[in-house]
Amino acid sequence: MNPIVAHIAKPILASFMLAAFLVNANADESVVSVEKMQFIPQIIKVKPGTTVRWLNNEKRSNHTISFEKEGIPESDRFFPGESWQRTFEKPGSYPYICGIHPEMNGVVEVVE
Ligand SMILES: [Cu+2]
Repeated sequence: MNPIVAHIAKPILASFMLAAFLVNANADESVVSVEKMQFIPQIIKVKPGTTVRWLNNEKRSNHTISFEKEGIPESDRFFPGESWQRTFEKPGSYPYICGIHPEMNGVVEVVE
């Protein structure tokens, strides 16, 4: 690389890397991938205040998220490329299923 270009590029690259690190360090969102009729990871551990986003990575299938034991309304169906999210404020164990495919299940563990 031309030394002048390198002189300019290095600090720019460093600041991009720092920004990426800071975004990651402050992440209060966790993603569960929905693929091949499974929630991945099946058990996700998060801190209070975290938003968990379920992202449909299927080719065709649509799904819902149902915290049926809590008795709260089931999510709308979300299709490939779409997601649904919920923010968890209180510590606890939050089991859920897919309302369309009840054999699909997962747990959000909210731990201080
Ligand atoms: Cu499903």
